[in-house]
Amino acid sequence: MWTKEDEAFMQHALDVAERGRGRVAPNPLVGCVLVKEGEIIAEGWHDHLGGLHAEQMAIHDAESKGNSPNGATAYVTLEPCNHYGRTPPCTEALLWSGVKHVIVAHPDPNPTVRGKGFQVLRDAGISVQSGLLEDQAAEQMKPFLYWCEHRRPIVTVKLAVDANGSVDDNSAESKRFTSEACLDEVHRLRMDCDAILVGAETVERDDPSLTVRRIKTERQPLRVILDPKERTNKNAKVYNDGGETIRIGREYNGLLPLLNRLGDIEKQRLLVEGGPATIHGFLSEGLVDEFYLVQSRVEHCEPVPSNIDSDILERSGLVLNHEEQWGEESVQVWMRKLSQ
Ligand code: AOF
Ligand code: ZN
Repeated sequence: MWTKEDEAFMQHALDVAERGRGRVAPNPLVGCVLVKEGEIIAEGWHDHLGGLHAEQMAIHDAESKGNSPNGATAYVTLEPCNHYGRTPPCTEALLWSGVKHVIVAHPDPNPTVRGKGFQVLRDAGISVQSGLLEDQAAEQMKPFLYWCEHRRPIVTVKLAVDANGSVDDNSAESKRFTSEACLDEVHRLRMDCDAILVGAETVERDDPSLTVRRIKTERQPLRVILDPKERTNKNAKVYNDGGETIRIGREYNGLLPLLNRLGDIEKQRLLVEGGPATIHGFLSEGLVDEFYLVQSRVEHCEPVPSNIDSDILERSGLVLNHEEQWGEESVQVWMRKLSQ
């Protein structure tokens, strides 16, 4: 039903959607291109929370270039919204613009939209098709889709180990053992998460900042400190640097209630950064959706074993998806099996 051209236009819409990464939560990444006579005449994306939706930006883009969207085909990565939220409905903007065809990658599961966007457009005589590059769109807006369904964040774990699977060196002061370029990637990952969680042990040993510093960002993730024995030092950086931190102390009643609590405040992606005890807690409950296992070539003198290996990741419902290179480190990316 779709041509190679259709796929290329939708791919372009997915690509421009990336420009909003790290800035639109709790909204999804969305991109849109307008096409006339086989040519892209305009593009738009949801750039930041409260900013224009992708379709509206694309229509403005067409008009500002003197291109009329009248008669064009819109390729949108998400079903156009039909509600007054932070912006007026995209369906209205599309109808006013004179767009004749709308091709969508993924329906919007948000109950205020679900199906109504399609319906309104069809009722107005616009031809609407959905499902083009749907899997790619689902991957791009995974935290949003997951949150719409489960009302809690997806859980991403990042763990750095030495050549022998050790997380730390007891013979030395706590220090970073991965490359600078690897750290840039970690900050990119943090930027894409709404909250970062560590246990009390990490705060006591490393006194980390858990902020995004190495790349420009307008938003810092919420820090979550798991500290059921309430033993973290109140002078720790995370409590005193002016950023947002919550400590889960004696009220801690398990990981699922904690995730639900984060879901209640619209956190859609949680990054768990350690250490081993905390990570094993999430793994044993089967609550990990993505696992970045960062492997360095250094060898610790007095190793602290992570006890993380392929067996335990597989038993926790994960499969090895692919490998990446972050600076000098190789990274195994494990993902939850689709059937679960
Ligand atoms: C679209 N195009 O670019 C986006 C959509 O509160 P608002 O007004 O920002 O609306 C947010 C909801 O709108 C969001 O939960 C999702 O259902 C949809 N996002 N829809 O037509 C867009 N970002
Ligand atoms: Zn919209």
